Amino acid sequence: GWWADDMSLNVCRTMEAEYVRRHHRHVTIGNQCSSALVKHIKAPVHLVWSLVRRFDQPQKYKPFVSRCVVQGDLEIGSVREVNVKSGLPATTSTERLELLDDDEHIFGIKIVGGDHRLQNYSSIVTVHPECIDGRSGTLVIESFVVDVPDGNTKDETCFFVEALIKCNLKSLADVSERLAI
Ligand code: A9S
Repeated sequence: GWWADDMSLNVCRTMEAEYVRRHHRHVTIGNQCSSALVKHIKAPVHLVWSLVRRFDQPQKYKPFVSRCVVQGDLEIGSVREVNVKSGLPATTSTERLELLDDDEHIFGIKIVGGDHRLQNYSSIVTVHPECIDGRSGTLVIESFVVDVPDGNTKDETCFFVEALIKCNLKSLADVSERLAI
């Protein structure tokens, strides 16, 4: 009934806030912007995590990535060279694996190079099991922090990055839900 739905909605919101507080607090220094986005996916957490954790193959779900080559294995500190599709304000991004926790389902990267304008960009993705319409679903939270480029405002920078992450999360949901059928 409404009471149970209302309670579960409040519980979900409380859980989300707790996850963000625990895993997604970025310290911003100087002129940086930081934000967190949430996506509810109708697929089990092990399936979604199997896509998120593949540092060597972001193109499994990221729509802007055309190619990715990794130096080394999937250890912390590995570096990947990402090529992105045409039409974007960049062609390459060099990224370092910072966090990969298969127990807590925490994935973190830092962008260390590339011909784009996102300086000191780092992001964290966590995935959490949740129940959606009585079925096993996944709550994905992605947060980032990045320098505000000269000539841009904090709002413009946040809007730009959030739009890209929303596309990535939408695609992660589409790929996961297709695999979960
Ligand atoms: O890929 C991500 O996880 C997130 C972002 C914001 C990536 C952005 C991007 O790859 C472009 C899509 C090319 C946009 C980089 C590194 C810089 C851009 O300007």
